Amino acid sequence: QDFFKADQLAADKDNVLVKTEQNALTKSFPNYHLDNEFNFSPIRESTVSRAMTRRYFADLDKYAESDIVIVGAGSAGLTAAYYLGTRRPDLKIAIIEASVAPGGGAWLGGQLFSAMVVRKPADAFLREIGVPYEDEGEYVVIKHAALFTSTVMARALSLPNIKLFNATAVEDLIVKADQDGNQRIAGVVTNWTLVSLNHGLQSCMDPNTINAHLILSATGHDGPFGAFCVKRAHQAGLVPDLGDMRPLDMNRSENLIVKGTREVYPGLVVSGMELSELDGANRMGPTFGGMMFSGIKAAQEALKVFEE
Ligand code: AHZ
Repeated sequence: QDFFKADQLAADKDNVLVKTEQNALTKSFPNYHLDNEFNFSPIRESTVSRAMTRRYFADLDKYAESDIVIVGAGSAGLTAAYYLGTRRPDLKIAIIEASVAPGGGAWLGGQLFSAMVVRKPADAFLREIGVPYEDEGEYVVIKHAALFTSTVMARALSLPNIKLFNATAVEDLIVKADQDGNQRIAGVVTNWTLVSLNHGLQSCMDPNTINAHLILSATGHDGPFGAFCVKRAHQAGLVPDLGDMRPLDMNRSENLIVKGTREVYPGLVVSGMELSELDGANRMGPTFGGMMFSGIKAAQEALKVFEE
């Protein structure tokens, strides 16, 4: 309850900093009695094991057929997840993230610096999710990138229609004919990331699958895992030659990435820096409004597919 109250207060543009601080001051806190009489409630070890595994396997079962699979939980993927999850609570959305820690490259603002710069008008999204910032005119500054990343993650993961499978890599795409005989992306092939990284060491480690109506890929720019879906789609002859990410130009790149966010092949919407590999867009470096708005545009493009 308090979570959402804070959210509403923070959405008030003019008082964004003052009111969130006041909310913290007026909150009532429980008393914690941690003296020598203190004991946790008893538990059996197998109960802990079952509490985790029952839910995990129930989720694997539930999300084996998903409406949308989001690949990559960086700033673009998490923003898309939050937007889709709030606007369409009827859709079942799985997020597949290769790393143990979701968040991608958005835990720091740039180099090893904390503050995160967001160009206007993406400040509107910060107000929606309740992230305080300093207004610098053309841009705003969040005091720590981790405040944005942890907030958008908490907002998305607390939604009942979203499940994050982290430490899990997308290894391939499912491509097949739809009911009209047209080829489309129809799901993803997954594996534990630790398994994906060790295919060369074992003879047989077959993957798992998720069927979905739409894949929203936000795997970032090229790297050990990055730009995965566009690279695989290119190998499979589904998209034309890759453009390769161009050098840094903040003014060009953020606009290009947002405008270029689209369904690149039936059933595959691409968002964030993965697009720069496909379109040969410039990188933007340490400014994050383009990732947020690309996530929102990708979610809007995905919803169009559901409305068709
Ligand atoms: O682990 C990856 C990261 O968390 C994840 N990922 C990549 N390949 C995957 C796969 N299966 C599952 N095959 C996979 N997950 O995708 C996430 C990408 O996050 P990101 O922060 O790298 O991408 P983004 O597009 O959301 O944000 C990019 C922000 C920028 S701009 C920039 C520059 O211009 O230099 N650098 C960064 C990091």
